[in-house]
Amino acid sequence: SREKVPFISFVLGGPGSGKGTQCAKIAHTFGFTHLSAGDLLRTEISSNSEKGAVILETIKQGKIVPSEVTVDLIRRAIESSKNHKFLIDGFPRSEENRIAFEKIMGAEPNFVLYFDCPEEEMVKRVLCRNEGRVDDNIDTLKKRLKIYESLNLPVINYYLAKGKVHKINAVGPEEEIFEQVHPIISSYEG
Ligand code: UP5
Ligand code: MG
Repeated sequence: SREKVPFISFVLGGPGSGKGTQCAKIAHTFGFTHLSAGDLLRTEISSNSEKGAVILETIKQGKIVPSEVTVDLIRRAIESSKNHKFLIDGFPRSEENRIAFEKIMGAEPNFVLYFDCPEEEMVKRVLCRNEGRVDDNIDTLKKRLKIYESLNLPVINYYLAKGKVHKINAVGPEEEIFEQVHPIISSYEG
């Protein structure tokens, strides 16, 4: 039983644009709960469920996991939290994802953060990262970038047209990027 309607920010941007890095800072500074859709899916893979095997294959191919799977994981995380402020990182990745979320949750995000990063910078960051992610290789990354452009950018454009997007220049030191993010989040506080 929830006392408050959740306050939700979608955090969007391409692979390696710095969504996770900045979400950690926002969560720490402003008390949001950080829900990375990718992390929720990777946790499901680790659970060795039948669903996990399908998710693993999808992620290896850089494709988008069926909306009902991802929305269900996000919904459960929101509903089991005592917090009411959420960053949903890396979701929705397609118009289909967006529509499924809005239908199942009966809510739109309060605002959207969009980390705008040139492709060559994203490639450099992802290929330098060394966390053993099955999708951090050049072949999968090329597919992720294609899917980002064809399916995720339309979602960003949808929310741009609604005036909900805060676009951030994602190139530069992490701390300087957070200096752009901080006043945006502050403007929604209190
Ligand atoms: N880094 C961060 N900031 C930096 C800076 N300012 N300067 C230099 N380096 C910086 O950062 C990436 C790397 O860059 C790190 O090494 C970091 O230290 C460094 P990070 O903050 O991790 O970027 P992020 O945008 O979070 O990159 P990530 O790779 O996580 O983004 P993706 O959107 O590709 O990955 P995600 O985990 O969201 O999704 C993975 C896959 O899951 C998808 O491809 C898809 O197959 C599946 N998925 C779905 O199907 N549905 C979903 O809803 C979500 C995911
Ligand atoms: Mg991430």
